[in-house]
Amino acid sequence: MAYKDLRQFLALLEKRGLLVRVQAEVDPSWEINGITRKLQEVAGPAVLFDNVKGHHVPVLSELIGTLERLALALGMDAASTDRQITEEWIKRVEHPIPPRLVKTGPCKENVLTGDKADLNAIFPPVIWHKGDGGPYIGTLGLQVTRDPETGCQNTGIYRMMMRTKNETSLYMPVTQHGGQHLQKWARLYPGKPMPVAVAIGTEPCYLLASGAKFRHPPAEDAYAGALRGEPLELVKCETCDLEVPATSEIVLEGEVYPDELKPCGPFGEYTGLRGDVQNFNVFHLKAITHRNNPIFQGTREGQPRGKGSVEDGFLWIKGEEYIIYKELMGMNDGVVDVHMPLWGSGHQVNVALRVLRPGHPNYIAQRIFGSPVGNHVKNVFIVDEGVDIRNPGEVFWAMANLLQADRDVLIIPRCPQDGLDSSQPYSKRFITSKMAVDATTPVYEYRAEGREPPPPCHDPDIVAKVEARWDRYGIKL
Ligand SMILES: Cc1cc2nc3c(=O)[nH]c(=O)nc-3n(C[C@H](O)[C@H](O)[C@H](O)COP(=O)(O)O)c2cc1C
Ligand SMILES: [Mn+2]
Repeated sequence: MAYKDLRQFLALLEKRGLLVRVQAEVDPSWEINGITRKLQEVAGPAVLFDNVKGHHVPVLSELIGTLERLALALGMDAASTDRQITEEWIKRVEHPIPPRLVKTGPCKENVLTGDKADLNAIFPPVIWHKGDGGPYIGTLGLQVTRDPETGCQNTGIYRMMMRTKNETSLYMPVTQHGGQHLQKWARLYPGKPMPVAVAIGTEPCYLLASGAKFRHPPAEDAYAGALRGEPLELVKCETCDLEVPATSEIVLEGEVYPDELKPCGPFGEYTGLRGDVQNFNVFHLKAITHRNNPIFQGTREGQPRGKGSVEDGFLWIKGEEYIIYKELMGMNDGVVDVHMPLWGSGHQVNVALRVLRPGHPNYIAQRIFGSPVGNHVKNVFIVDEGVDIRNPGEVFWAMANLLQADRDVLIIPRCPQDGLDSSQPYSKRFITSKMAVDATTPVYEYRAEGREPPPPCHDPDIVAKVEARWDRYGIKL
């Protein structure tokens, strides 16, 4: 069963006790920040702030903030494991379901163009982190663009900071599909602005598809159809030919000039660090359409602490894990598991490999760097089959015991990277060195000397024998 809109999914979460409504008045300049951060620290519920000081629009956050809510968004059993969700995702997106274009929909209940289109009227000025350069109205803005060469739409999540009532910054770099559309547009239509639409508050599968990586065509809307098992309904924008989900809470329509850059930031990044001001694209608003009583959905980007959890990782880091998991497992070439830990900020991939030939780990690493996740992934760690790559302690064990740095660390200089990786100062961003660490057993080196490498000595056969006789030892476990 597919959710028809965000509201239907919220009702389900509320029924299960996975959504809290805060009726007390909260100050958007600091209180939403503090409450969402606190909820992240305990992997708490989604939250809807009904009473935002000085504004009539409610704010929704942490919608997909836990594995349980991710499973429910996909209509899966709430107790599904991380790996079950990955496998199910891969199965579903094998068969994209094209969207259906409809004449109108709830997102057209209010149409505001020209001077009437005022961002202040729709967006409570939420400061998501202390020190942010302004209210970020797009943390979960889903930006729709069209490839000027193929005609295929794309949807990605690219941040927007409010600058004036009809202008925002937009971080849509060339490492992303939206940025690549802008680059093509600049070549084909020099000096002209490219249309961009932004959907906010959609049914959950479109949100998930927007955060994830795909090969195109088709567009994210068809992958969202695959995830929900039914075609998504889209409507045409008022001012351009882009198509957005009909049940979106809010839609912004506007345009971006390829050469226009203005300061954006500071901002609390997905890395858990506060990035400084950088020059990014600018979005010029032309129209707002919205549902009656719209909901503003956003998220406090950052890093989890302890057993905590942060929504943005569930949306985009897992969204990269799905595509690389599928590509590597689908090779049938020794890969037995692939994992991108959420704390790895999308910069890290762990692989468990049955090593089948000399050089095999480096071959796998290069497949990752050359894949759709290659613009973000910086460090790859490869360990033997049997090492649990979802357990950092086991990966570190392999590195401590099987690694020779001069033999096993592959460094590839001058590769592309997202501009927000804080491992380098601002002037050096967008280009990076990549590293692959081969912490598998050096089996071929041992064999060259006529010996086998030391095998594991966990003695499972002996343990099984004593387990069968456990009663007689008098040891309570
Ligand atoms: C909350 C959130 C904020 C994000 N902000 C940005 C951003 O500002 N710029 C960016 O390039 N990617 C950002 N991303 C990641 C992209 O949405 C993600 O990489 C997606 O796959 C991009 O779409 P595309 O693959 O169609 O380019 C963000 C993701 C989330 C979940
Ligand atoms: Mn895309």
